[in-house]
Amino acid sequence: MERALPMRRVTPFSGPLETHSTIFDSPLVLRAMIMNAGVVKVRGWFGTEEEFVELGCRLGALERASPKDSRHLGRLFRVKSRPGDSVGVGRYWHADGFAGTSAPALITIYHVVKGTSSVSNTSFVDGYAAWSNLNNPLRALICDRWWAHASGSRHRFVVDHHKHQCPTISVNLGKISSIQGMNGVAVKRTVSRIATALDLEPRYVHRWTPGDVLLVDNRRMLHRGPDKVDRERILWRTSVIKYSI
Ligand SMILES: O=C(O)CCC(=O)C(=O)O
Ligand SMILES: [Fe+2]
Repeated sequence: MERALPMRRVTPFSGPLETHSTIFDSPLVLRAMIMNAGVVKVRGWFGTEEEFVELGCRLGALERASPKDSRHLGRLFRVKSRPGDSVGVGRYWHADGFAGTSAPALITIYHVVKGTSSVSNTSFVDGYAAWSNLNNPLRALICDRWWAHASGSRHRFVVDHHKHQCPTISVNLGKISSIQGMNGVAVKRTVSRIATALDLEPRYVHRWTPGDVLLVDNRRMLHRGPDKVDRERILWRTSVIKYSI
């Protein structure tokens, strides 16, 4: 299927845009920066869990992580990885927030609070570039299909971005339970073909330094956690699901 050309020019992703923590006082400007750059990086931010959630709230309503966690109304995800974990959270290409929703989160915010090291990186690829570079047979295969998330919600593999109208790959490769019109073997093969294609894309690898905060356009960028960690690592995440400004 032919897809329409993008309506607006988008700056190709070539790494995060770095700015200062004073940007948190200007949420509209910050949002525009995230949409333009794909990833915005702020260094030297050291705050509490409450302050981290508060940063997210300035941009909009946040996804609820756990209804049982009353401390932040469950809006902080704490991702713990340990050496020797066989399957870690997010160690596959994905966007966040597909569970039980019609669309993934808008913006995700990450901060590693423990266990920064040379191997504990988070990687990002540009979903626009990944779609336009995808080989033709795989494009044709996934272009008009939906995939089902483990939670049961269905999502299209290729979605036009709400701001740029560019087609982007929209997927969580670790949580696909079925694909429209495919049997189990074909699903596995398709997931692995997409993973290989994304692995071949130029990636931005973020080597965490204490104090780093990354703010990411989750409808454009795909990310994955490290294959392994060499010490216990804790990452905080919060996800904006609706703009309030
Ligand atoms: O551990 C990482 O670097 C990524 C974690 C992740 O994907 C997430 O929290 O959504
Ligand atoms: Fe994630």
